Amino acid sequence: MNRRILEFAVMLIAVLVSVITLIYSMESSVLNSKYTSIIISGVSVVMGVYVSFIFKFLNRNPTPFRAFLIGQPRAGKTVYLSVLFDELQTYFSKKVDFQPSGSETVEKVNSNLTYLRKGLWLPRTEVNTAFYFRARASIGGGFLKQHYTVEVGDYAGEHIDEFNSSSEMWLHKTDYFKYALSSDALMFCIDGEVLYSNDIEKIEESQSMLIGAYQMLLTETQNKAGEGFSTPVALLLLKSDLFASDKKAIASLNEKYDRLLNLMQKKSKYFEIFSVSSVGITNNGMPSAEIKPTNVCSPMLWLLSKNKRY
Ligand SMILES: Nc1nc2c(ncn2[C@@H]2O[C@H](COP(=O)(O)OP(=O)(O)OP(=O)(O)O)[C@@H](O)[C@H]2O)c(=O)[nH]1
Ligand SMILES: [Mg+2]
Repeated sequence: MNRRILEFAVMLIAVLVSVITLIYSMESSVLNSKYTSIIISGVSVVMGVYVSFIFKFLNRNPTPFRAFLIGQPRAGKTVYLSVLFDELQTYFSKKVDFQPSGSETVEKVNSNLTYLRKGLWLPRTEVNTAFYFRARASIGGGFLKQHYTVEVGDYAGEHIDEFNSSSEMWLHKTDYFKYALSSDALMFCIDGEVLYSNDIEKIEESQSMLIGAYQMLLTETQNKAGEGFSTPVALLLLKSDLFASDKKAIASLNEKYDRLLNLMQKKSKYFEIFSVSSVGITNNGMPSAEIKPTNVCSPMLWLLSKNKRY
């Protein structure tokens, strides 16, 4: 159940019990007795303990948060997720705490980062070999602190064809498709290298792919036509280091991917564009020994803040 609704229901029950007790005490002969104030104080204390217990219980049970990353082959997804999970654990803020969870994620992030720091790119993700990056996160402070179990699936870019009705993969939908439909947040990735190349054919092909996927997700998950798409959508322009500045990268994106941007702006209730570089300026096209990521954490933090479940 939606956590807000649950909390509202808990509060409502507490208020109702208190009001009923009060009315009952007023109407009955108990009102004039010396026990009235004792009964009312007793019920208030019990309700206070009940509400705080429920709130503590809710806070201790983390909310699952699943994000879906979508992009074409070689768009930069695996490099991005590896750097994101590494950066988020050292991200310093009073209100955000983020820890990769499970030895699989910790080992994967470490080995991928070691690869990049050696000046090498990562091997491509093979079809049907998804890896799930997992973490525990807490956002906010004090009484309102929220705990999450975050999961992002990293699939091979080729799976994007499962959204394309003219492709064979359309007929053979895998877990990728189900994962997309059950996600709490969407990260659409644009390959900055394709945008930078100015190759209109490649740009149009990638734009059409992403539009197809977005429209499919919209129709499959939306209740009624015309309603805004409530799953938050972050559009990530990866490899922004190829551009002279973020401003130039975004200007080029606005110009070349205008159909996709217009559609997302129009249909999504929560939509934001992020210009991201997972490794920073490269060294002859290879990652430098000291990678300098820019803007990698912002999309995830923004998506968590827009999470519909809380
Ligand atoms: N300039 C630059 N290039 C990058 C960056 N990240 C990735 N690349 C390039 O993009 C290539 C693909 O990166 P991956 O992260 O493996 O791409 P992917 O989207 O996971 O690809 P698949 O697994 O095939 O779907 C790398 O080999 C690099 O050449 C970046 O931050 N900056
Ligand atoms: Mg990959």
